[in-house]
Parts: sequence; C-alpha cells; structure tokens
Amino acid sequence: LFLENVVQHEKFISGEYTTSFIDTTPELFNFPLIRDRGSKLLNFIGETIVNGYPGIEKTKKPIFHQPNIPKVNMTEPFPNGTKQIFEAKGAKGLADWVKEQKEVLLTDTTFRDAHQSLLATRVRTKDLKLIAEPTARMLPNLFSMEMWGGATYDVAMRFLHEDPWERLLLLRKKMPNILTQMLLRSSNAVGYTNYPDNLIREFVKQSVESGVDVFRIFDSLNWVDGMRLTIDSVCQSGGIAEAAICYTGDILDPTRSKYDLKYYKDLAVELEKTGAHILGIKDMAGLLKPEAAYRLVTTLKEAIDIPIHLHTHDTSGNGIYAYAKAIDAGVDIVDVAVNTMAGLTSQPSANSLYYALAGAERQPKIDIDALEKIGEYWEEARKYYSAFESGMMAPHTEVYNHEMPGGQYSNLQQQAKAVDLGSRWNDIKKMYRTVNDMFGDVVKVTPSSKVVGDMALYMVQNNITEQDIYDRGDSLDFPDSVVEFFQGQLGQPYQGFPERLQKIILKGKTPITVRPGELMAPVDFDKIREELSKKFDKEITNFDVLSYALYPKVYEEFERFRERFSDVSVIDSGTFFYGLRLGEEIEVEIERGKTLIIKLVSVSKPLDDGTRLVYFELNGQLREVVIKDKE
Ligand code: 3PY
Ligand code: ZN
Repeated sequence: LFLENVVQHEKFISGEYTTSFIDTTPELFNFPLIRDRGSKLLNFIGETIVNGYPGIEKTKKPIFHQPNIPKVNMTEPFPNGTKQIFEAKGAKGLADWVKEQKEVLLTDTTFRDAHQSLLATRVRTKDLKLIAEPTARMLPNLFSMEMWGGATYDVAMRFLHEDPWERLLLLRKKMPNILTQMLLRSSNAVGYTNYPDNLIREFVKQSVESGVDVFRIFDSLNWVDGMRLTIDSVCQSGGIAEAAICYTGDILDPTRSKYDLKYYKDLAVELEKTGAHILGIKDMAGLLKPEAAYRLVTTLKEAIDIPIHLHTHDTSGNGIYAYAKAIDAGVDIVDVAVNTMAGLTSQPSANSLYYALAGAERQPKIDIDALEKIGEYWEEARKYYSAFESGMMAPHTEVYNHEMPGGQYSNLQQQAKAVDLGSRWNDIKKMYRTVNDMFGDVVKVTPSSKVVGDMALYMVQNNITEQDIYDRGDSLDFPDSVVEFFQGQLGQPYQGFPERLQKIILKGKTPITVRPGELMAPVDFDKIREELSKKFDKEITNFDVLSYALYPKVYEEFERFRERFSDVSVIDSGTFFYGLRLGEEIEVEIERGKTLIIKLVSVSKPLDDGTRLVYFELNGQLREVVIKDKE
C-alpha cells in the first residue's frame, strides 16, 4: 500500500522526483505508521465484535443517530466570559465580581458530575469534544464548566483507554472563555488513597498549566488539616481555590446532632481562614432539604465573606426547591446540568431552574433556547451509554436514609454487578446505611464513601450481619480499604473512630493520628521517568509521570493497551461499545485530514483453536484479523 502511494504520486509519475522527494512529501512516508494504526484499530473493533465491551451484555448493536450539534458560527471570536474576568482581575477580583452579581450564577456539570452520576463516568472525550465549543459559544454567561477530576481521571484510563490530560487540553482549547473547573479530593487527588505532598503539589501545578481554573477541594472526612496543603498549592499555582464542606446528616433533625448548623459554620470559618477564594457546599448525596438549605446559606453568609457555591444532587427530586431556597438566602453560584443530563442522581436541571425562577430577581442570565438545543445533543449522545444507566426511573427519597452520593450510586451498582450481586442491590443500599452507623456516622464522599460501599458489599456478599462483626470480627478478613480507613490513612473523622470497632478491624495494629502525607516519602519523579522510558517505546511526558505516580497499574495497562490498539478515542462511541454490524461502514479520523474508512465484511465461526477471523475493508482493501473468542 505504501509503495502504491509513492508510485502513484504525480511527482513520481512525472519523473520529477529527486532525493528531496521524502522531505517535500513526508505524508507519503508516514504511510506505514497509518497502516499500523489502521491494523491496531481493526484489532480493537474486532475484539469488541467478537467479545463485546466489558460491562455491556453482548447484544446486537442498537441503531444510533448522530447527535445534532447546534448550529453556531464557529469562525467569530468567542464571546467574553468569566475566564476573561479572571485573567483581568485575578482570583480575588473574580470572587469580588461574583459577589456583585445580582443574578445567581451557574456551573454546568454536564461534562463531569452529571455523567459520573448517571452513566458511571463513561462519557468519552469524543462526545464531549463535539459539543464543547458550541456550549462555550452559546452559554458564555456560565460561571464555570465542571469538566475534569473526580472519577473521570481513572475511568478515562481504565475503561475508556483515554488519556485524561489529552481530554483536559482539548476541552480547554474549545472553551477559552469560560472558567474550567475540576473536583479535587484534596490529599487523595483524583484517587482513592492519600498521596505524598510533593505529588499533590505537582499534580495541581500541572493541572493549572494544562488549563484548570477552579479547583473544588474537599476532604472526604471534612478534615481541614487534610486540605490546607492542597488549597495552598492551588493558590501558589495561580488557580482559584474553592474549599468545600461536605454536607451530611440533616441539620433539621435534632436526633442527628453530630453535624448541626454550628458544625458547618465553624468549618466554613476555618476554611475561609485557609485563604480559599470561594466556599463550596458540597451536598454530594442530595441530603440538603430546602429549609436546611435556607438556614445553612443564611448562617454561612453571615459568618464568612467569600462567595458561596452550592452543589447538590437531585436524587430526592427536591433539588430545584432546595436551590430556590438557597438562592433566596443569597447563595452566589449553584451547580446544574443540561436538562437531558440532569435530575435523579445528577444535578438539578439548568432549564428547570431557569423557569422555576421566572419573575424572580435572581433568575440566572442564560440563553434558554441554547440550553434546549444543547439538551437535544445530549439526549441523543446519552443513548450510547444506556448500558451504564442505573435503572433509577423516578426520584428516590430513600436517599435520605442510605445517604449514598450521587456519583457513587451507578458506580457501586456496577461494582455489585461485577461480583454477581446485582440482584441484591436493595440489600446493599440498606447495608450501606448500617455500615455508616457502625462507623460512627461518617461523612460519605469519595474515598470515605468507597470504604463504606466496600464494607457493605463485603457484608452482603458473605452474609455477615452487624452482630457477626462484633461476635467474630477477629476471624474475619476485612477489605483493605476498610483496614486502611481505620488506620487513619484517609485522615481523622470528626469526633474520632468508634473504638470498639476500630480494635476489631485493626487486630492489634496501631492507627496514626497525624496527616498521612507527613509520613510518606516524596515521589521521585525523575526515577519514574527513567523507569517509564525503559518500559515504553515513547517519549515520556510529565503527564505520563503523574498518571503513573497516581495509578501505576492502571497507567501501565493503559499504555500497553495503546501499544496494542493505538489511540481508540478516535472511534465513534457506537462502534467503541458495540463494534460494527455486518456491512456497516464508518469513517475514523485518526488525525486531522487522515481518515480511515472501515467496513465489516464477515466474521467466521470459531475455529478449532478458539479464534475467529474477522474480515474488514480498510480504505477499500480486504483485511483479516484473528480474534480469540473468549466464550
Ligand atoms: C468524586 O469525588 O468523584 C465525587 O463526585 C464526590 O462526590
Ligand atoms: Zn456531586
């Protein structure tokens, strides 16, 4: 094929070629590379056709329609937005500007929390990329776009085989006028465990340099000692530090007095003192009832000076009402998602809030027609991910009982299915609450929520009751995450650990009471770079080093996958999850201007050695790939 290209080139045919032919027409000599990528992609698609995509039951590929991208003039300059205000005034100036706004401001979470909470974080860069620029152009009044961090980092590498940094760089470029926002789990960064201090600093610095503006920083136990270093790193690196308190319990319920109004007020005052620019209220499960929202915001507004940004999940169906009350109490910014990606375990709908506040003084300034059009895109794009929907069809007020974060709901359900506990989902939810109470009523948000989830799964899977733990806990092997939690590896919970349970779980080990980061050796970045250079035949970037430092095994698997199948983020989502139908033809743009046309011709029956032959046409040429049938 390569030779064919060269000999068919007009310069070659006309005899004009010289030794500079290679220099002046390098694209022809890339051909083996393109051909190699083509083969790798065929292998990946062949794998999906024969063995399916992990986590999706093997079914016939559904018919998908290309989501409609709203028409907007992409050649005009971008309308100015909050990014320009930040550039002109700095973080403190931006915070002052926020407080001066009469209307409530909006953060759009569609690119992060909405799909983390509805679709197990599976939305791919390709589908974000197509709508990013229209969104930035059509909704320039947004305060920010939440588009990175939380679970998206590891899910991108682990399940989507994508580089999270590539996503960040790309989306930043497509949205130059709106503040970008990420969720940062403080000393747990974008992971589930504490990391050394120098890794946190380096990660934050690289994130700022790669385009993150607003960092919502929280500690999974509301432990401020675990947040100072991260807040400081964000400020030092030139980002906007939003320090968040995680809301749990119920300030309206006198029997849940552990987390009362005073607890939150003291926390907010302490966080303001850290130098944070904004205070976040992170209601990760959607437990903040409307009257509680009113009282909490009123109290915090009196207690602190920095603007307040409220985040909730609509699991109970009360999200819009809670926002309306918080807005009456003076909250500055609230988190919403585009209507077709909103509601239930996701954020309340931006569209609904707009109409709910019709006639009110603080109704957000937002183009509702644009929101509706962007919603049409997502309504169609969401269909690619239907296998990851949680199945929740209506508001669940039971969330007030189990208190499971919206971002955990569909993920824990996937975890349960993976260990054949899908049918015991209701038992798991009940056990989740039991475990919370056993643990002393803890804040449940990543990673503390994962610890509670792991313990609940473990108990249901092994038919262990609470009483069993106290009766025969000495002989039980608890999940690692649970042991580490009771060792103090995630920090210190408010009012400490329940001592009796801690003794049973630690089996004689001594827990720590200092910040875990203080005890950890710094990461040796140069050494990692060297090791990776030896392992992989590619130039090792800072991004690679950070991904490895955060997730060594996941990163290695991701790189090995790329070596084998190349960058699969270029494939459309229908094909990525379901492969191709016989005779179906797709175009895959592997680089700007370089498009492969791939058609599935036939799939053989399994051969004696358990493999199948999958025949494709690649740019019109017949190609065969051999795939092991795992069934
Ligand atoms: C995360 O940490 O990923 C969360 O969304 C917590 O709510
Ligand atoms: Zn959330």
